[in-house]
Amino acid sequence: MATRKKSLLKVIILGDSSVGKTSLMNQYVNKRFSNQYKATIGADFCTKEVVVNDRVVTMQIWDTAGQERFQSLGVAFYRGADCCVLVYDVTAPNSFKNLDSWRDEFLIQASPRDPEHFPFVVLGNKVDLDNRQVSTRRAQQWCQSKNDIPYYETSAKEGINVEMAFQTIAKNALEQEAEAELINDFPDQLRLNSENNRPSNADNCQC
Ligand code: G3D
Ligand code: MG
Repeated sequence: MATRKKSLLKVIILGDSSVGKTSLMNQYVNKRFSNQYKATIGADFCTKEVVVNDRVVTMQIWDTAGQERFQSLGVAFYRGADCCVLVYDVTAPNSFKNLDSWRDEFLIQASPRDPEHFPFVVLGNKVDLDNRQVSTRRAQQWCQSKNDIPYYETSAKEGINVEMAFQTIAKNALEQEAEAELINDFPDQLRLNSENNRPSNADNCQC
């Protein structure tokens, strides 16, 4: 049977409030950082077309609407995620400690087929600030202990490493999707529906 490749990748961004999730998404999709960019209004997503392994894919990046304060994001947020980005703030140690519970929460809510190998990417954000409290080494160790999660230190404000991190996110999401297709061949009906749900205008932000 011919393999039909999914060209829509769902990426969700998790982490404590104020670590810079919305700013990272905004920097990546719109190449903008704004101090006026306030708490996200309404759970929403941005889309961006990216080229990965010579293929054009649409990345759908889901941001929270601030409900992360209550850890109550609802199952629709997690459902069908192809990659989960965990963000902490390098100047806020608690946001780093909470990565464990964000990861656990994701695994419970999304219940991926192969939790051990599900692609996470960790971003230590706000490296432009000089009051860092979490060392690179400590973060790397945590990532290694969780099955070698890729780790990037970013600044949504200065645009540091944001592009590179999202390239890895897209690549790993695509690989996970390819593996899922091998394991589980979805009925055509489902596949058609997911194609139909594809946002028509790429590179736009609805948040
Ligand atoms: P969230 O979506 O995780 O809740 P936001 O976080 O993107 O809303 O960002 C929270 C605050 O951190 C915002 O400041 C934002 O400007 C700031 N911020 C985000 N990323 C960076 C970064 O890389 N460097 C610095 N220096 N600040 C960042 P305000 O003042 O609006 O609350
Ligand atoms: Mg936000």
